[in-house]
Amino acid sequence: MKSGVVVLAGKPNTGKSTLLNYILKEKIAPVSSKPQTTRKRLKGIYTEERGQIVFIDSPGLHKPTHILGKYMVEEAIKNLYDGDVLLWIIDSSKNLTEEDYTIYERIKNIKKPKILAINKIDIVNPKRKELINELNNFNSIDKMIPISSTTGENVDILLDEIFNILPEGEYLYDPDLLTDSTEREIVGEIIREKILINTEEEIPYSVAVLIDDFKERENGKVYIKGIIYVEKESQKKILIGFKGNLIKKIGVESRIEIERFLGKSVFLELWVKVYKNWRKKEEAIRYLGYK
Ligand SMILES: Nc1nc2c(ncn2[C@@H]2O[C@H](COP(=O)(O)OP(=O)(O)O)[C@@H](O)[C@H]2O)c(=O)[nH]1
Ligand SMILES: [Mg+2]
Repeated sequence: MKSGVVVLAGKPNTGKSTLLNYILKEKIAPVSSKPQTTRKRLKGIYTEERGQIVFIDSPGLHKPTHILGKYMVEEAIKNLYDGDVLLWIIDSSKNLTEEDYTIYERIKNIKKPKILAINKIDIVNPKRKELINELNNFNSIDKMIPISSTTGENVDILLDEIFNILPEGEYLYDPDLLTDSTEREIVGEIIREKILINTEEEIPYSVAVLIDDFKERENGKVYIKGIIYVEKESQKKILIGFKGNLIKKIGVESRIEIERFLGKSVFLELWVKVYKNWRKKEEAIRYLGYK
């Protein structure tokens, strides 16, 4: 049997969390088209006949503009040095940017097998010439595999490749586990994802969700109270929406997904509160569980 740790690397929005959810066949990682959807390091545990792969999905490597961003990037960089295999993911539907090159510079000398997953081939021709030519520059990459995290194309080939590289070993985690995150953490991320999907501009970045209460009632229903923190009064107003319409929509979408995840019926209560400039405050970042 084989086992080991695969660290996902890549700039925001290249599809790291989507790939993890696809492989696990369960949505444990939040996904949206907004950068920085992933704020915390998350482990996804994949077990099958050949063995066990522990994936580490971390916040994307980007240029930080505030203290929270700085912690996220530091965490992502630290993660690069962990694990047995580095899996770098790029978005083939877009041109490579300076951020992709910065990531290559960071990983090229790390002494570990490196796989490049060229993602989103469902929306682009993988033979796109310019991209192929550019990828030839990345000569410390051991293997390049074009994939689609949404359709799953070539994900089996990627898994074959990872199992080929991994060392012989026993399970690192209980094979029934999909993640080491708690139900509370995942529920908080589901709510944050629904906010990200339903809001624009600075709101997605200014939001943090704290699960304040999580208990199973005698009737079998799970009662969950989530507090949504924003940085300004004006953001609170936008998030609540006209006659409370937006927060209601977010509540309904979150509840449906939480019920599917927990396999139980849920009563979800959401509160929006202002925590002034929390992303710039060390104690706030800690309180909200980001450090
Ligand atoms: N068409 C297409 N879209 C994808 C693919 N993988 C991810 N996406 C989309 O890209 C966006 C970012 O995905 P996400 O997994 O959150 O990226 P992350 O920031 O790297 O974790 C989301 O809107 C996804 O639905 C893919 O293979 N094909
Ligand atoms: Mg992500």
